[in-house]
Amino acid sequence: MILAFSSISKAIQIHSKHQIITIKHPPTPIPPQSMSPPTPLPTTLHFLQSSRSIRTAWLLESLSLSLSLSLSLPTPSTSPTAPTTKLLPPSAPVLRDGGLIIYESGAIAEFLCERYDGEGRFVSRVGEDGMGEKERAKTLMWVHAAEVTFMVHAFAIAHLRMFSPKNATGFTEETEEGMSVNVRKDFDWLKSELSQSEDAFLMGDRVTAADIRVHFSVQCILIEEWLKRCEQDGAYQKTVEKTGYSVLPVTRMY
Ligand SMILES: N[C@@H](CCC(=O)N[C@@H](CS)C(=O)NCC(=O)O)C(=O)O
Repeated sequence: MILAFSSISKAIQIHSKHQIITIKHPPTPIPPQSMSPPTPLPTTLHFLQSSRSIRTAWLLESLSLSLSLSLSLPTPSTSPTAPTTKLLPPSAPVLRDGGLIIYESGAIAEFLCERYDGEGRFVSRVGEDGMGEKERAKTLMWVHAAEVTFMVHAFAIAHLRMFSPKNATGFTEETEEGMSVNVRKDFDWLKSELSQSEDAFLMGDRVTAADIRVHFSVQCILIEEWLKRCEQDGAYQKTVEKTGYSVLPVTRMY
């Protein structure tokens, strides 16, 4: 069942399965040299509540792709309140674009920008004169650091907290203290990058794929000024309204 966005709050209350975002009228994709011609089949996003799926939904919204929602899975299976329904495919987000099915939020971000971000607003495009190469490389660095640096370090601790026996003492705290070293280093890096310029966002004065990717990783752990700026982004606010997205308190650590 496909539901209009106006019905989404109701949908989230009614259903306890996957949430699927469908682009009702797929825009004309940019014809890339290396890809097969665009297909008119609908594009859908498997959206898991309180998860990395927010990154993909926010990027889709930023790219002005028109969305509607069906079904919902309110929380990840790691949440104590999660329904027993198993995700199939086993993790979210998953994007179906025409005949393609793409896993991994980083790959999805790159795919969407290649296909639909002709102006290179979210990931810079490299001109024939080589202009934009530096910006592109740095944006892609953040796009992937979001998952393979920030999430790897922070989620290990989040899972330790979630799955440690209630009566475990000492071990958990000491282990967590040791594991926090990397998380602190990551945040020192992020803060130093943000403080090196007077720009509001990671790549300058507007939101790019760098912010959209790193935001969720940091949202799980720490709220700071940059997070608040990201959350004032119009496309982010529309995405939250449409998806009913919220982050689980258990994953906020610092
Ligand atoms: N590296 C993957 C991670 C995907 C992943 O682990 N997603 C989690 C939620 S953030 C999930 O779907 N877990 C299944 C579940 O909670 O049922 C990506 O970036 O897409």
